[in-house]
Amino acid sequence: MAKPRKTIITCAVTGAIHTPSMSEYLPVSASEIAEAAIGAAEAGAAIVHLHARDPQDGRPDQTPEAFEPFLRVIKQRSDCVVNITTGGAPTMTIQERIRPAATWKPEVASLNMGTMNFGLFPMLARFENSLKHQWERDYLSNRDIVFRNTFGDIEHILTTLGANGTRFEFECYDTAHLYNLKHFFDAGIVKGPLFIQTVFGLMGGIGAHPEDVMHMKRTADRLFGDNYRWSVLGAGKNQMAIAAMSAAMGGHVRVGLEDSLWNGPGQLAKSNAEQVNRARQIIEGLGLEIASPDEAREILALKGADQVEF
Ligand code: KMH
Ligand code: ZN
Repeated sequence: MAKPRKTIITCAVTGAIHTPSMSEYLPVSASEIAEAAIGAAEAGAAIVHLHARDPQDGRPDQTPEAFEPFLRVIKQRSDCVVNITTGGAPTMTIQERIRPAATWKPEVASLNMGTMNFGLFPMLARFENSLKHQWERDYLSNRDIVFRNTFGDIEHILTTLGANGTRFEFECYDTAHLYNLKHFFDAGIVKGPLFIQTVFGLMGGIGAHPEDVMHMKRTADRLFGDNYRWSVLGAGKNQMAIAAMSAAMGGHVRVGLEDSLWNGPGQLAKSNAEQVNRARQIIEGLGLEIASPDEAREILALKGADQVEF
């Protein structure tokens, strides 16, 4: 892992893990998502990772039309790097999941590096009494979710979006996902610097112990050497501790309400910007500097904001 001069904060604004009844602060409508993303960028996020939701009931919506209104507003009001999800929700097909990034050709798209179990059901007991929509209950109680990301799926996304100059946030939830990425790297299908987002603490993936973090870093160092840039995402209560570990070791960090609703024990984060501020304090407290959007573009070799279709 090359040592970065600046630390990139990615903010994942809203997403498929949490549902709207869990926090009144989770952005749902296009205008809420736009404001949250712009607020996160103003607080110091160089990259915003985006999902869309149906404004009626907050369920994940992976139609390109659902993304358009907030993509346009964000581009008008911020120079942050836009990263569009290809994960969507684990209950969607790959064809549905790829459409927004294929249509809007962002600088970055997420790419999930292996098929896995996805267990959201532990949250059901905690939030059972506050769920407002039947879809939330069905989604959270599902013990049979397979988040499909086969070698064929991954190659399809890489070649389809790669042809547009989109680069990737490679989401690696376990050691095997790093080896899967190594296959594509050795085949010349992906080129460095790879932006590897190691994900900790999601049920179905690796845990959130410091040894887990070190294991993923050591493995990525061994497989990719200087050809990758390391970032971390800790789910739920692990978010800031894992961000601090990464920052202290020269890695980048991802925060945001997609990955954690919290701003301390029992205290809901009132905005994405609150979490970005907290991550920024950690980074600056270590004597490091956060990367601007243009510095993130340079670190990750991105095509530039003028090359997108929104
Ligand atoms: N919330 C992350 C753990 C994606 O959008 O591609 C999963 C994620 C997937 O961000
Ligand atoms: Zn996501």
